[in-house]
Amino acid sequence: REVTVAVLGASGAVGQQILRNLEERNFPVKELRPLASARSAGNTVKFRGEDVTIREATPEAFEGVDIALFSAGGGVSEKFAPEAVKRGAVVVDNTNAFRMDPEVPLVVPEVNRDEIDNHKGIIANPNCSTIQMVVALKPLYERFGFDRVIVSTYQAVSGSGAKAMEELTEQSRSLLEGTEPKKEIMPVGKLEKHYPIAFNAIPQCDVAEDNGFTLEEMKMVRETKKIFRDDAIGVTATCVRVPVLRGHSESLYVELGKDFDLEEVRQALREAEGIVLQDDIASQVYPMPLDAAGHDDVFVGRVRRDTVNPRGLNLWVVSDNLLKGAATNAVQIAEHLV
Ligand code: 11C
Repeated sequence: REVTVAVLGASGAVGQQILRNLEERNFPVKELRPLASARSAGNTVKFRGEDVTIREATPEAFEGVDIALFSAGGGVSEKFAPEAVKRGAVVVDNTNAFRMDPEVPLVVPEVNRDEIDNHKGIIANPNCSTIQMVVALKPLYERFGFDRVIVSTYQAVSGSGAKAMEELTEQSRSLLEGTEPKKEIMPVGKLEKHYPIAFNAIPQCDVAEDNGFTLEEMKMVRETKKIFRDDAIGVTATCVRVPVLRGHSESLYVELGKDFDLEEVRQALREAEGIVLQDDIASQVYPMPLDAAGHDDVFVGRVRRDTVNPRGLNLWVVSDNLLKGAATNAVQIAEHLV
């Protein structure tokens, strides 16, 4: 069946990828309704070769919508998701607004696709760093079990939006030219202090929580438990912003629940849905964000046993944060809905 699809935040970094994804995956769109704030209304987006005008997001703009894909910030989702649901739409929300709501399924199709059907109008898309990690962990969880993961991330600036991508480019240019770089966004736009991201690494993604972790780190902790439906999984995360435009990388250390053979681990990863294994250090084959950008998969490499704990496993996981980390995951959920 063909459906009417609203994309809220259509002109943003993720919104643009959602449009591309709907097109490339031949999603059965009867009518596309790009929505945004009054500021962007009237501009156009390209869809299937045509210019489609962005409308202002209002409650009425959701009349007749079957599926609404939201990526315009948590506050906007909180305001409009109930309005869209009231009018009969199913909302796939890309923000943090509803993720931990017990009534809202938090879905990565490769891990817990079955939960999509339990929705009551809203389905949440996890945080990008969580998505790629849980896709990589799923075959290990099933085959060997584990209850503890240590992860460090190397996150691209596009996680903070299109403006942050411009900031990295502009800063790189000014630093090379010897002029003063503009610092307005990184690490967190709304905080007081800003640091250059060009030629730097900033150990802060999102605001601080009271326990010394950042919100991004705690999203990885909380969302992983919910997605695996296993409160016993302990995650320790350190999230770092690096001067990469697109593609988050993660170093994972997992203590598996059973003795394992490395080749068996590689085979489980190779066979898993959504994963491409690129693992041959001797030939310098491993995933990197420049290669992963523009692809829907999660790339895994540097598979190796810890030198101290024989059940300890190290992995390097890379994925396009705007695609599998956001747009692709949302469109996969929408595909399941239709
Ligand atoms: C980042 N992970 O890279 C964030 C972006 O909760 O959906 C996505 C924030 C979210 O900064």
